[in-house]
Amino acid sequence: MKKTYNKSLLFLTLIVLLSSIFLSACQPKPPKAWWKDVVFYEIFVRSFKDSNGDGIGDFNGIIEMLDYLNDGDPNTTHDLGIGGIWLMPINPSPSYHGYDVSDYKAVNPDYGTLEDFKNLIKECHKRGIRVVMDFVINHTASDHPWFEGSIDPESEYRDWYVWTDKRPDNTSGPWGSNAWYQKGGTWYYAPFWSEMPDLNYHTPEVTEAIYDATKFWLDLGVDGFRVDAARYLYEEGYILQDSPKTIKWFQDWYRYYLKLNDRAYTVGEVWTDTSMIKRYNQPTKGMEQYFMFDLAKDLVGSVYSPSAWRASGAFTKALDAFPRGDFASFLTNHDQNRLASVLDEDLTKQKLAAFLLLTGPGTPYLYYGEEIGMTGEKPDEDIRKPMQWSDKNYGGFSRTIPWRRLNDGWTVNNVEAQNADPDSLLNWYRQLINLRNSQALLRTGNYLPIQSNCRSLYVVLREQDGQQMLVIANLKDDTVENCSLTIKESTIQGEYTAEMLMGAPLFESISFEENGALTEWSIERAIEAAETFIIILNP
Ligand SMILES: [Ca+2]
Ligand SMILES: [Ca+2]
Ligand SMILES: [Ca+2]
Repeated sequence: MKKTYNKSLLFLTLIVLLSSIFLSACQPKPPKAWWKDVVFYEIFVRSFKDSNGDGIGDFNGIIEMLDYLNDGDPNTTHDLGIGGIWLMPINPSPSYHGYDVSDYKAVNPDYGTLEDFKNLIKECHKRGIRVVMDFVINHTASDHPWFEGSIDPESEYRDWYVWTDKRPDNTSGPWGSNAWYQKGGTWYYAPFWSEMPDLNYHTPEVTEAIYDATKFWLDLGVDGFRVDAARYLYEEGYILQDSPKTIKWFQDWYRYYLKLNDRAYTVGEVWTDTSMIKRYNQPTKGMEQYFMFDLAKDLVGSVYSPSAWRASGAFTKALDAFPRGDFASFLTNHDQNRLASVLDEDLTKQKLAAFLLLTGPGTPYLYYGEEIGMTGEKPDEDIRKPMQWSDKNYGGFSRTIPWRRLNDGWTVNNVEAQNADPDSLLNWYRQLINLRNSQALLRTGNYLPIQSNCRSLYVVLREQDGQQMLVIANLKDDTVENCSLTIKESTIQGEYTAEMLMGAPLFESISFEENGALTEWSIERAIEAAETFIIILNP
């Protein structure tokens, strides 16, 4: 009897052990095209949260603050409701920003260990947050062993970089500044900076090495990559950007990484106009999404000098190039002056810009600190300052002097202070993101701009699967009156009653004509300065 008992206990232990191994090895797969349903948050690790008191933000610091981004419970709304983070470069690098990598298969020791990073991924996934890392593959750091090796003309790494024996006739790079530097009587190509030499993609071993790094991080559990400086991979004669080989490279890479992980995501920094970006998906997809720089400029601009048509026109243009909203939308990023500074620290304007971004199509990205109106103007270090968490020492960022001084005014403007104020920018962002998370129409609904005689009145019909809503904002800091709505045709007809999801009641019902048109349909009441509405239309 005793023996049998022991046997069954052993068997039970084995089952428990095996199933726990099985469970940890097989985290549930994320849903297909998960990126279409999330709001991303861009983090500069050095500046987000320092956990060990060296004045430098780190992986464990991010873990400490994950509940701020998303507590993993969709029923609570005190968190931001973020579904993905983009980590600016985490590889070893000689620079503070990391946009020059010294080792593609390691993490920056300033930020922690590889184990810490794995733990960060695990903690993110627990909360339904996907992790996307910056992938800086056009160039390396000048202290990368590949480059150090390549300085010797006899080295096996010589052709991994772009060397030439005599001074090139034209030394300009893609944007006109000097791109060639001399070493040992020969010249190498480095359009970004002498210490950021370009890899030579004409050498197949370079692609192999980058494929290898791709696999390394996907195997480790990252959910995808943000590709830095993607336009500049290949130089083909005088073509230094968007060259056919560059575009082809990404299309091959796309197929490669999907074979490794069919739920992985990529988003490209192809910093140019939308019509050029579109070519990266022709004839086949190069990356899952691209950042829409034109859109960002227009959204911010349409709030700065109120123009509803500029805002809706910008979304329409992005949708023309990337139907179904397969693009990454944003207001500003780590390379641009911060939104609060661009908008003269005007709280109302920041709220309107956030409203446009978070009720529009695309996958929205926030830049850390944007949600509390952190200010910052170039140089770059000043748009990448430590996060302002509280009025405690060093803004709650660190217990020692941070790597860079905090913004003036952090004692007044910080997360803790804005938590306490129901009308704060932070609570506005929370409300908008949680609404977006709960309303599929805001994320993926068709987008039909409605014209108004009131130039500052942004009105859009979002519809999909027999459901519809109106998204409305007065972009002006002034009341507008006698506004009417006009659309030539749409997909909905007849009378709908208004159910307010956000904002004070505007009208009880609205009637669309037979072809779905509205002809100078008048809104009876005046609309206050910067008033916003999200209205579900019930048949
Ligand atoms: Ca630290
Ligand atoms: Ca929550
Ligand atoms: Ca290049």
